Amino acid sequence: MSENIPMRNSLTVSKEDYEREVTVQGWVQDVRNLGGISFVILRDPHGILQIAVPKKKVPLEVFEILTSIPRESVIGISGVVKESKQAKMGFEILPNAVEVLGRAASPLPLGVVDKVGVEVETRFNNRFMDLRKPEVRAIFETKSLVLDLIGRYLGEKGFVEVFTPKIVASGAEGGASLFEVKYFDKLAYLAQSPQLYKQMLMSTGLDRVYEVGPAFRAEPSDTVRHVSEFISFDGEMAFISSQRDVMDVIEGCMLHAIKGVLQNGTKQLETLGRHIDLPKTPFPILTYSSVVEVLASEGRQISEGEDLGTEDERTLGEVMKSKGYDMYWIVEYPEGSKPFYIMEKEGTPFSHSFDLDYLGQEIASGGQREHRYDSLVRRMEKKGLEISSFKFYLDAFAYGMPPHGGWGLGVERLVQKMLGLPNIREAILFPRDRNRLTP
Ligand code: AMO
Repeated sequence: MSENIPMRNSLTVSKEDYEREVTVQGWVQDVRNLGGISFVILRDPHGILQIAVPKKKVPLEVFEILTSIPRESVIGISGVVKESKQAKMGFEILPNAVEVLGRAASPLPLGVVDKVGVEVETRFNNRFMDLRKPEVRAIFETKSLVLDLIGRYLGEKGFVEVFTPKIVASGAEGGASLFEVKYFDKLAYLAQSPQLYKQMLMSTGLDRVYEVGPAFRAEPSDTVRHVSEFISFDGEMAFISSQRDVMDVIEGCMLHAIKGVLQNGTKQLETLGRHIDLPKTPFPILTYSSVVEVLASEGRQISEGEDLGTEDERTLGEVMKSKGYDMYWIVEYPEGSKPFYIMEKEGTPFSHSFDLDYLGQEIASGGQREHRYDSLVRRMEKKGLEISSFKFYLDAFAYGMPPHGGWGLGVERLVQKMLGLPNIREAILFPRDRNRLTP
């Protein structure tokens, strides 16, 4: 291709280019051979372009290549932009030269534009091809936008972004979901969350931190909201007066993220055919006990102290939606159902904890932490933890630890609910679960 011909794409070809020669590159989405004339639909990352290939008006070699090129091959075309009333975009390109940059094998493992339903497993087995669909890519563009919005919001609130180890010596979220790693001659684990480290930082003067990073859980359950590897958006704040301080930050952050997607993600929402409501504020605060009552009145019995299951969360989501609420808090969980680092509510069986639910699904949990060394050790013993495995963590509490609290939010659960995706895996490029380790 000549270097003097300007490179354009489906976004940048305009009326100004009529009768001018341009170069475009992309995937061959479709070839329609109508005898004397063929049309190639060329897809690039931004949209599609029509290439008209009339046998009599293009070089023979160009005609032969373009009429026989397998779908999804990558090609470059140099040609003249011609106004065309018949073409969808109002113009088409008449090619002078073609270069095959990446020939596609056939048959394709998966159609990019075919409307035929494809098994979700086939899609994930061939994710590189699945991701060529604009509606699949739009999910990841939105996810990236959400993370950008979240980071900016917290930066403005004085939070410092941190990165804590993902190869760790002890887990914080229960032994059952730990992945073991052979670490030289020792046994290590993949981090289930940054919990221990973000709390240790609270003793340092880095008093508002957040982290966006992978979290690993050996989840045996095969559900639409659990995976083995997800992106956890964690925050921790020192010198709080109650968990309310933490909840206020998350509430502000969620609103900022959703407003930002509504403003700057319109193209993606359109591609996905998704309408998002801005959650009504303030997010209502429900106590765990009141949720148990609401669920009982809906015919779902939970024994006191038990965590909510998928169906319970869904039922509660329907009740809250009927009252106009998309996001809501559940506070005061029984301390027995919460991890050791959560502070007990003195004189009650409850805890200083919260969950944030979005359209019938938990997306975040957190609370005020037990920062008093002796009480923390007592609580760890009560939970049956081996204190010696947590020495490195406890040390940070022994020499002056301020009151603090924080949260962990599943980024893919947020995106799943925001975009109305049926399965959390749709919000992960290459999902990991019990049955999937490739691609
Ligand atoms: P928790 O274990 O509730 O809390 O996790 C926090 C959030 O992470 C998401 N999540 C998951 N997403 C996908 N697949 C999974 N297997 C999975 N497990 C959890 C959920 C959940 O709300 N350390 C605490 C947080 C804190 O107190 O700061 C924690 O990890 O959205």
